Amino acid sequence: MRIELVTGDITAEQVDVIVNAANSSLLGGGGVDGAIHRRGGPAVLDDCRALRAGHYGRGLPTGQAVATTAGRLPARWVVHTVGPVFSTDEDRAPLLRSCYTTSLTVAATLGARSIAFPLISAGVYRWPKADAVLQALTALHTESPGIQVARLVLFDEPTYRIAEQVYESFTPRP
Ligand code: AR6
Repeated sequence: MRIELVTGDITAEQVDVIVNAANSSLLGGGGVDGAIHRRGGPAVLDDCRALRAGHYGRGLPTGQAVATTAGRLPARWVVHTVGPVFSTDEDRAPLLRSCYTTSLTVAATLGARSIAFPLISAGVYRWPKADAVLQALTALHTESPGIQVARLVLFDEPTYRIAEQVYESFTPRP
């Protein structure tokens, strides 16, 4: 699987799956979540409501992922995941990496060949950006059946430059 870093708005990505940095309610929010629901339209929220009425009655737990239609977005599916809120008291990095790995698993099950991720938890959930990139790269350094490209979409230039630096010095775990 190839990893790419790009800058821009994830809602414009022409990939099979875009990942949403959602909250456990699955019913929308600000940041990338708001942008995805705005551009995807009501079909995305309808699917989210159906998930809440079914298997996810208590919400989607942190670190897990679930798919819906992408509505009017150029992507085919949205995979919603819930990142952890950053904490200095507790190491929540495994949960953050789990957002990436479980999203990949869901995407592979759908038959996706390409997937785009936002920098999960790095906005409202306050995760320091460089470490958010490091956790993303660590989790994405894997093979996932059928998935050829995973793109990390950085919303602005300063974040892209941070990501590039982390990428250049990144050494995967053995
Ligand atoms: N495309 C790509 N990246 C974006 C976009 C976009 N359109 N919009 C924002 N970002 P955040 P979180 C970047 O806050 O920290 C929501 O209210 C943003 O600059 O969207 O996981 C949910 O409902 C940042 O780098 O997600 C939850 O309640 C990154 O995406 C909560 O926020 C993630 O920022 C989740 O917080």
